[in-house]
Amino acid sequence: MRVLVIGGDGYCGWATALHLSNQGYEVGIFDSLVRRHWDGQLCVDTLTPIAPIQSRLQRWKDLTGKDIELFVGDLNDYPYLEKAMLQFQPEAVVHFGEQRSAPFSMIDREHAVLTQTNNVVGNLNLLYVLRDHFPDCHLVKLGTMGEYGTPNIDIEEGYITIEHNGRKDTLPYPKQPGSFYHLSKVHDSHNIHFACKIWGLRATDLNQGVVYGVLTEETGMDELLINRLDYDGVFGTALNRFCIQAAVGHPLTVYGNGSQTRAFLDIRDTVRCVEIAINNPANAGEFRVFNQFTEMFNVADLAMTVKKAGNSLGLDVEINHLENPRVEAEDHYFNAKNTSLLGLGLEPHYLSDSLIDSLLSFAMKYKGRVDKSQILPKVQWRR
Ligand code: NAD
Ligand code: USQ
Repeated sequence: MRVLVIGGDGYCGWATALHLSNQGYEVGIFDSLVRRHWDGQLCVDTLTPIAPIQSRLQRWKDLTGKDIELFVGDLNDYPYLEKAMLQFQPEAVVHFGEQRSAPFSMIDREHAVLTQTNNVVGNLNLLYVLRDHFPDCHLVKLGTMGEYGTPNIDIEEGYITIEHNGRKDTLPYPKQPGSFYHLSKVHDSHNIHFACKIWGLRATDLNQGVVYGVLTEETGMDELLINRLDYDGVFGTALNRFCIQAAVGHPLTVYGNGSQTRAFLDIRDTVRCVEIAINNPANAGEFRVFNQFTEMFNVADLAMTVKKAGNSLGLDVEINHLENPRVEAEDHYFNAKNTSLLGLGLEPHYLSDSLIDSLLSFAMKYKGRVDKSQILPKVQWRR
């Protein structure tokens, strides 16, 4: 099967592109490389030294004999997107190609507008190419668990059946996102749902939790294939940040009291979930939603887990509770369903088994590259 991975130079996309290529799919990568540019603008860098995309792909070819076609372009450049898709002729498109940081989207008006324009318009362009040229192609779109927010009831997979004044309907699950970035994903979901309804497109929205880890079978094959691992206050995510903080002796940055709970998964499960979605396509006209995560943790418990693992490696790990820079509930109910992907065969990796191998050992190996001035959060939601 021919699969185009949009955002294939990024954290989830790179690991997924290599995994699919290794499994025998014909893979193409479409990426504007804008993420590398944003890192440069913010003066931040990944912990791990990532090679230019062309060198990465050449190394992959030398190692495995497998070719991954590269399209360097922007989803917002419609003529280029259309041309690339016509050249590649995808049977499935995996769409990771968005601005994905909540803090980045909350820096100021310009970053909120950039995030929503980049994400919503890019996704809309993709929907139009699919309508005009590939109506049967399966769109696998990366959404986020953060679309739901933290409601005081169980979170279902995309839809909820409601009885109201004696009538019953199954409706999209209510969305209460917590940043302009998370809102962009909600807008995408609505646009895809509508496109499936009116044009008969087939799509799967993968509402993914926070991803952790850096090692997959393929990215571990050679140092030139290494994946990015963000630790800065803008692009770094909770658990990855905690491990790198532990490695360099920086107190772990728990925001607020730390009882906010999120859904998490190992990057090795990200790549597998995408493969499962591709192998089990949505029906024509169907907008299907899977919640893509394996475990739920609150951030204070995560910090404690990292502290214990760090101690076992001889690290002296302190935990610090910072004033929360975000506007978010801390003490809240959180119970989300994730049975669809498990039902289709996902065999989860659990944090307790992978924290040291897939995270802490990398953090310790590359700790010399850490710029400690980039660790504390600088973006505030309130102003
Ligand atoms: P990333 O920033 O590492 O990668 C995104 C890639 O998309 C980058 O290589 C970037 O250059 C590319 N890109 C962005 N805008 C583009 C455009 N307009 N045209 C072409 N390419 C573009 O992000 P990631 O962590 O790999 O996240 C990938 C997707 O998964 C995002 O949609 C994100 O919302 C979702 N997601 C990520 C996480 C996580 O924890 N990392 C969790 C849930 C969902
Ligand atoms: N947090 C801390 N300390 C930190 C960093 C974060 O306590 O140093 C807390 C945050 O306040 C938040 C939680 O940890 O309550 C998660 O924050 P995060 O930065 O790990 O993740 P988030 O901003 O939600 O975004 C990340 C990805 C995004 C994806 C999302 C999945 O960047 O692309 O959509 O995770 S989810 O959280 O399920 O929405």
